Amino acid sequence: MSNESLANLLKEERRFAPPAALAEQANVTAEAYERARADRLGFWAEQARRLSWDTEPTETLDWSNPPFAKWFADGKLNVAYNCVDRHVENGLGDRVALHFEGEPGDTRSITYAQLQSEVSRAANALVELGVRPGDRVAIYLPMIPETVVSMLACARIGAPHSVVFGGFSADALATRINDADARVVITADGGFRRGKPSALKPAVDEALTRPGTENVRSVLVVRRTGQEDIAWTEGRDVWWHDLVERQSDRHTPEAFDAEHPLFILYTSGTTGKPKGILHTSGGYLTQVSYTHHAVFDLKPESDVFWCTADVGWVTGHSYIVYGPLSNGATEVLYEGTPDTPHRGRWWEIVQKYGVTTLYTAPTAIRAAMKWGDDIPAKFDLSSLRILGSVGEPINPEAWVWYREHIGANRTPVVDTWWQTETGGIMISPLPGVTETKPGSAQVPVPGIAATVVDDEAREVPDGAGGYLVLTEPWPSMLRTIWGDDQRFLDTYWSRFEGRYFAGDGAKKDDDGDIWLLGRVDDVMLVSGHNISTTEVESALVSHPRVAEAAVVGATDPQTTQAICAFVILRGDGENADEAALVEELRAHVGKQLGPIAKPKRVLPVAELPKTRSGKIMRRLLRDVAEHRTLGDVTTLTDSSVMDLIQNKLPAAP
Ligand code: 6R9
Repeated sequence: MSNESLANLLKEERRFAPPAALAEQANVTAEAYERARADRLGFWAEQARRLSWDTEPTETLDWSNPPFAKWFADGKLNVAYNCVDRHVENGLGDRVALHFEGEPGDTRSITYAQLQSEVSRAANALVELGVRPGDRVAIYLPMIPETVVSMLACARIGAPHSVVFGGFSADALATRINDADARVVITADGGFRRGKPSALKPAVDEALTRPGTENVRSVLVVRRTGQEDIAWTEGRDVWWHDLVERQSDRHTPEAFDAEHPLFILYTSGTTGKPKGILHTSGGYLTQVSYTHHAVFDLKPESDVFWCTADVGWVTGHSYIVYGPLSNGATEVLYEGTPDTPHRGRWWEIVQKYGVTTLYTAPTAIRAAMKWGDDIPAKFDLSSLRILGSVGEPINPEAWVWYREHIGANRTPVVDTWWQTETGGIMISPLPGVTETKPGSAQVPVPGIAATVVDDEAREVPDGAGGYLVLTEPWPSMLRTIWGDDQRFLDTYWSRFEGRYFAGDGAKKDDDGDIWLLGRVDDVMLVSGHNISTTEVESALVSHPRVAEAAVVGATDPQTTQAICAFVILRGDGENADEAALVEELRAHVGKQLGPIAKPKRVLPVAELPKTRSGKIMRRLLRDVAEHRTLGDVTTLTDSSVMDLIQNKLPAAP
């Protein structure tokens, strides 16, 4: 970014107070902020006591070699014991941990006692395969109970897992197996997606022909679809139902150091090889457990929690597996897509299980908006009491729609900002405390310190924009990039001395609340002004005809960059007068944000390129707008959308 800080364009005046009844019963009140401000480390030491330790830690933070943090370093615990066994020991064995809903409609409800047996069997099976503490295990599975069981089994025996999203290609899988030097791969014959079986095992077979994957000695295969004719490598491949089911359902968990590696999770980044983000045990579990309790106000005895993320995304790790299970929650695990077999599937699931807390991504909310208000209206959603959002800045219109049409104008919406690297939620309203503002994540959670700085690392005043930084270490912070400490230093700690650089643009409003404005790489420079893609997109989405928008800056001889907007229109059918609507949309943005933000071009398209976690891939749209060959498309959900978009575009000048 240039010296000009981000222009502060969007004005959003709507406010929503916490419901009185929720505020009165809330797990966390305003007092927590004061407590954490007065003694941040003491506060986290208290939160660590939410867990069961074999050896209680006496040290909280060791920051003697920044930015390499150690949290609770002299403590010992077993993460899986904390997520499973202790609840059974506390008499909660009959509580349902997971309500699994398969895409074809098959279901399984698994209690904590059953989960304990399954995790123990799987742990014994991994031990039989020769997995030792510290060995890495790659997990390449659909969204089925065995995925959760596998992760917990790894945690139980101290073998860091590396979950690779089931939609990734053989290449992507091979790169990750190689980088982590995995010894075992856990996969399935396939999963169900959009009404049909989709194979997984062939990608594993192919990945294991690539150089650098030779150390994989076993492939453990879950039978999920049963329909694929799958290749089998004798001596290497073993069926889950052969190996795991014959194991003892008793396994004694060993205590590991708080800093024992728990998992590696790869984030793609725009260039270079994927970064293996390393998380460890005690600090990570402390923060995901606390934030799940605080941000979702979890009442484990009565709530039904549903995070719709894929387990292959960090959101699935922290808020399907480790956060909710460490808190003894009952949750939903759904295998499929929101529109299979019909566009009301999610709302049907909410009704069926009485979901109280729904945590999803803006992309899903915008899709539901586009499909129409009448669809959720057909279902009984009255069990819902808190709604959450994660993954991208949520446009104020989508936020308000979510609250109104899913939350009956009653439920708080918590917009949670965090990253694979932060491990757990960092910035978010608290549902019983914060008066919410549509589109803003607002305040760091208790115990977390964040601010917005300018190019010279000076904190910006209220009302101004710049870069989001985290100013103090936090328990669930990444410990390094696997095998590459230097890249860890360069990527996150070199831009601003002593502060973690998140890579996101942000602004502070007049109350000092934080608004996230998208990745710094996406910020546009127009006639000397830095303009956020998020704000222009939100202005577009506030027009009744726009369902989704993606905005990029394309090189322009007059203005450095020109704003180019790709929009998905709401409602059915072709627009009679697209040219008139395009003019109307340009004028609408100009009116909402000022003339500087008026897009030079607005292109209606049928789809936008998204990653598997629903993030819009603006760099590909920039390639299109600048008539370049497309960059890496391997992390796209559907690479054919790029052809559709390119066909819409006039030929290069
Ligand atoms: C959890 C997750 C991290 C990036 C992050 C930011 C964006 C996530 C957001 C948000 C605005 C929110 N992001 N949550 N932006 N408001 N509530 O998404 O992790 O996949 O590593 O992505 O996602 O740009 O830097 P990850």
